[in-house]
Amino acid sequence: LWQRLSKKEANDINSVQKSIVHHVTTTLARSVYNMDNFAAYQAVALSTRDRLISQWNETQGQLSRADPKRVYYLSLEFLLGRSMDNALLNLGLKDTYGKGIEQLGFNMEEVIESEVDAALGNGGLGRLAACYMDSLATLDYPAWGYGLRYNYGIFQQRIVDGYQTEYPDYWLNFDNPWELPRLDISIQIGFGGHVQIIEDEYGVTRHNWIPATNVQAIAYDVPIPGYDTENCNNIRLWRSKPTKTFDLTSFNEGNYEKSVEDATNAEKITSVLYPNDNTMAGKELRLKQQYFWTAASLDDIVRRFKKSMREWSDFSDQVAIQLNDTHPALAIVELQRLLVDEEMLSWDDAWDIVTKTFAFTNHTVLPEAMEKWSVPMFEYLLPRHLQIIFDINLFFLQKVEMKFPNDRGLLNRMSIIEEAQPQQIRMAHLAVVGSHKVNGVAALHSNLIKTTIFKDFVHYYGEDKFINKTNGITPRRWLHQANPQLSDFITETLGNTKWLKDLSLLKGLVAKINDDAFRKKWMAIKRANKVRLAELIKERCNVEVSPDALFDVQVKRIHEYKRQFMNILVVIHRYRTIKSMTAAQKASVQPRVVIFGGKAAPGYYIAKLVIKLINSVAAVVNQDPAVGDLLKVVFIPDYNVSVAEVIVPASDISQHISTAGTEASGTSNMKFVLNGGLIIGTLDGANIEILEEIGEDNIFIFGCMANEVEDLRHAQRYRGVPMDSALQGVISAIEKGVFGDPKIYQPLISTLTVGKDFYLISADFASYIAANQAVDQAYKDQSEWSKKSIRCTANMGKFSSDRSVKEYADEIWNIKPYPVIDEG
Ligand code: 26Q
Repeated sequence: LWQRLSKKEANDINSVQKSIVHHVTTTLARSVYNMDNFAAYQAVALSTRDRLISQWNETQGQLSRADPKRVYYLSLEFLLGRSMDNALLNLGLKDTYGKGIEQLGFNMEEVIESEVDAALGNGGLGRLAACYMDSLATLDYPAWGYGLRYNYGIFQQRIVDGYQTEYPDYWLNFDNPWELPRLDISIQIGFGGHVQIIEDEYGVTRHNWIPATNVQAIAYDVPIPGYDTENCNNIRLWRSKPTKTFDLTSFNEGNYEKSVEDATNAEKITSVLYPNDNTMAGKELRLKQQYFWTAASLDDIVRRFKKSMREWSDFSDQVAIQLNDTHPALAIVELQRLLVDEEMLSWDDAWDIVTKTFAFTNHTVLPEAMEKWSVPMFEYLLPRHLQIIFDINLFFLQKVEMKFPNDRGLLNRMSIIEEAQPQQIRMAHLAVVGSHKVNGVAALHSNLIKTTIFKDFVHYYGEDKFINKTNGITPRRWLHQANPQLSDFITETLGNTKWLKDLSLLKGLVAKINDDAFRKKWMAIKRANKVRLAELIKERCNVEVSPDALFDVQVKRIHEYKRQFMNILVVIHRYRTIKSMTAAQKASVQPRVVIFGGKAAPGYYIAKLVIKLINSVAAVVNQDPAVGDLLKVVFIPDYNVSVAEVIVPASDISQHISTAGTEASGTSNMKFVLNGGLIIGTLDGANIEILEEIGEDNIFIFGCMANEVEDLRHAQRYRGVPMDSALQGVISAIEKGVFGDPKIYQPLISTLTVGKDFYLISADFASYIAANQAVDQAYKDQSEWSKKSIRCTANMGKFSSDRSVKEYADEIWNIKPYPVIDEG
């Protein structure tokens, strides 16, 4: 439809309405007079999709013809959230559609709320992939994402009796208008079986993998429009299906049940996203997911390359592949297998291509998150790949031995195979050996990986292979879309919307800092966003909070290293302090609403106890008349991208308080500061670089530094440093039963035992309390606070994912923008 209209015609309200009505009456087979919000959403989505499809076709057609070098971003997680609002804003059509739908009797914001989140990710890593896809499209880079189309995204969280309970997120229930099934693109993926050794006509030994079972990979494409460009990129998600011939053997043997079972097992592969964040689940199905996905993606990439009729030696001039953590590290082995076993290249030629193609991003140094796979399980599923890994390892260790002779310890430490019972494959070592660049995600983290987990590799390869690429976030979703009032105000102040594509232009806001009217409006917008969040809190938690209180937020996955436990312990301390006050003393207390949100991995017992404790504290504090509005505590259930879009613009202060050296980067810290929220945090991850950009007067820093952590742990363990006294008081309140049956919390309290407090809650406790008091003090001077808030936003240019993606493109991928020519 859109292709037949000129751009101007297509973008007027009439055409938009026509297209909406067309979809209601034909695609949805409904009547415009009998339409609810959800039907209106579907119709707007379908109409928007038509435009995306035509942009997608145009982009991909032009790219096929020009065939520039492309980057492929391999990620097991793409945490996209909702698509409609984002698509309309990026296409510049939100106002037109808004008016169009209003005339049909609907409210755009309500229609937008009808969409379910695409929650195909756990947290930071998955959301980062989504932000990078937005920037790649906006900057006109030829880029595709590859992932899995899970039937179930991250579980839905409900709170029952204070505890987290998990419910399946069957997000495809109502059809997904943002995906395009490509039933013509289907790839066979093998598992198990054995390896045949044959001698070819030249007397060369060849390996031929004969899998025992096969499954089919079907492609689903998700168009990713850039902001203010015709370019539309793609995320290809694979779905597993039984092969058409799956059942012949069993079926002919008369074993019908067995054949149906095999079919069900094939579908299982892309059934569910593993809900672990920063821990490794060594499950066979997870390994199957990883191979299924990397093999399908590589088949697709290699097929596209072969169409161009180039030499294999040109492969890495046409293809860059970024590994989002070690989850896709098998792609290294699969490409080597394709080149050697199927394309008959020599081992060395193949390996040269492989290492020039791949680059690897590390997202963690936590030992429990390091991916390892048991050799026997791996051999059962992927016998040929295991041989190749052992060969990669052998040739690699031979080179190490040449450079550093007679160091058995070194070879042991660097080996891709860990000599345990049973042997384990260290995926991080495989990823380093198979890549030409390895990067961390913030300056501190990138230095840490060079001195800890990859120290020997830096010694062997030299410094240049190990680089930093500080994370970033897309200002389109995290300011323009989530905070429309602030976005409009910024545009009005700066005179245009250029800042949305060059975030450093926000610096222009500094000039307004002494303008009273400007500051008043700035704070009025923050307050309006707080009113909106207060409504959500009333709805979801049934607690009334005052938008005039200080809103204090900690929303992120629940994990011991992120120290939500320390936060709630200081909330208890605050509660006890208020309780001990006279009425006169209370008059000078800064009222605060402490807001928590986040999911715990279903098997993470201690993290789930933290949620229970937060809810128990909330129950006691919120109904205590001695406290009233001075302190409220809420746990917002089912934190996800859409909820974050309401919370982030409404925060006064947010908490980024991981033990120094444990949070690789953090990205929500960037989102809050970009929206004029101050942060309280440790010298960890990207907090350090945020501090450098916004200045120490605009951030509340406390706690030990990363290089002190080891000594502090040692001192606790061997010199018996006593527990912080304020912390002792808080613990004894819990133990006295102030927040319900204390037996429940014993395992949690045990983690603080002297010598066992791994995350150093006791060591940082006093400075954390002091930092919170500094926040209260600063907030009382609203005029000064507003200046800090403006300085925060103004200085966040560095943290646009546009900057991150440009750095990857220039320094790792060696790709250039390929702007699509508008022929419409
Ligand atoms: C591994 C094996 C088996 C099952 C699950 C996993 C798994 C899944 C997800 C391991 C780790 C993750 C996610 C990690 C993650 O989100 N890391 C975060 O990445 C962000 C983006 O770089 C950083 O900002 C955060 O600091 C980091 O914690």
